[in-house]
Amino acid sequence: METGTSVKSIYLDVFQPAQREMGRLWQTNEVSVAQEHYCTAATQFIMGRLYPYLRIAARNGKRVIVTCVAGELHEVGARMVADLLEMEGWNSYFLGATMPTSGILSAVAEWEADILAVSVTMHYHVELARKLVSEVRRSPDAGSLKVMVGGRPFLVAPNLWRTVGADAFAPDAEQAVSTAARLVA
Ligand code: B12
Repeated sequence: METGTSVKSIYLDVFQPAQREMGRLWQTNEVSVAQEHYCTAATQFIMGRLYPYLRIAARNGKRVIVTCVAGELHEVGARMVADLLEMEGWNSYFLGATMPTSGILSAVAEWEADILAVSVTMHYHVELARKLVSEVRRSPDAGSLKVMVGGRPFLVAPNLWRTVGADAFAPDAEQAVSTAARLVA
């Protein structure tokens, strides 16, 4: 940061590849579960310390709720999406891991969000995302809310976002920002 590297670059060029490499090392038994947990805890700790360095653009008056579906423990990617949107002037409400559907629906109503951004990592949570999107669509409080999805299953199967009924998908936090802008334009 002191040599001028942006938070975005540290997120996308350091933490993201490091976390994914950690997963590969865990899968191939080259690191222990404890080492993998420690690495993620360190990443999250440093992300928290970088927060004061986020350069927040002028507020755009838009609100986004960023959440993981119920049961989904992988929250680092969603947090990156939330932070980069905040930097671009969004009011970004990050709900974190394993959010019950009912809680997400209440948050949508309470905060009158423009976009609901849903993160899924485990393939067995995709169905829950589909149900969440359909419940959001039926909710009288949702108004013109748009739904954006992202995370590992949507990277592996590029058209899956349509199957869950979302309005859009983005492959990373940087593109989530441009996609969100397009959705509310
Ligand atoms: C850390 C980690 C964990 C931690 C998570 C802790 C935490 N607080 O987040 C813990 C230990 C809890 C965990 C548990 C498990 N994990 Co895990 N985990 C990981 C690991 C190593 C890193 C995840 C991460 O931080 N990635 C970095 C972020 C930045 O990348 P990302 O999530 O893709 O996010 C980017 C984009 O996808 C996108 N994006 C993400 N969300 C959204 C949302 C929207 C709206 C948009 C637009 C974009 C977007 O933008 C992000 C930023 O650019 C991955 C490896 C990997 N390849 O990711 C395995 C991995 C995902 N885990 C895996 C597994 C198997 C599990 C467990 C089943 C293990 C077990 N047996 O218990 C459990 C399941 C838990 C659950 N119920 O969710 C496998 C999944 C394999 C598969 N076939 O799906 C992986 C891939 C490991 C591997 N093989 O490399 N895990």
